[in-house]
Amino acid sequence: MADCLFCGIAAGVIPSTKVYEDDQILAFRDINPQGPVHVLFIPKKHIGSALDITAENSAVIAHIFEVAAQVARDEGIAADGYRLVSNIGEYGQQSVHHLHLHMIGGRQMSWPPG
Ligand code: DGP
Repeated sequence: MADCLFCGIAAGVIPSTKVYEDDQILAFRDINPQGPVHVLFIPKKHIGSALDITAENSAVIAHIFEVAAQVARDEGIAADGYRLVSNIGEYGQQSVHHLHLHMIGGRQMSWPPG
């Protein structure tokens, strides 16, 4: 999608520190990490947010969660636990309108979130 930051990262036009890549998804380090580990998982094909998940495009979401489990093991945060979160819209404080799953780990989390 034109003028989409994460489409640019997915295409390799905008540089990122890649953690995992295949034909469907990309995982890369967040530019403003909120913990010792902060990885973003995105579908390469543009989906605006979790509100736009349908029966036609939902398979990639399962794939992201499957890969995220392996990345958590590889990053050394699986045993202690970590957080997966996807922000949606204004109240959810979504700032990049291309669906992404945050993986934040390596420190104790609190709940509820701010
Ligand atoms: P959200 O607020 O949920 O839409 O999260 C967007 C995240 O994207 C935020 O944690 C910062 C990250 N981010 C924004 N621009 C860039 C960038 O150019 N490169 C990388 N690696 N991360 C970015």
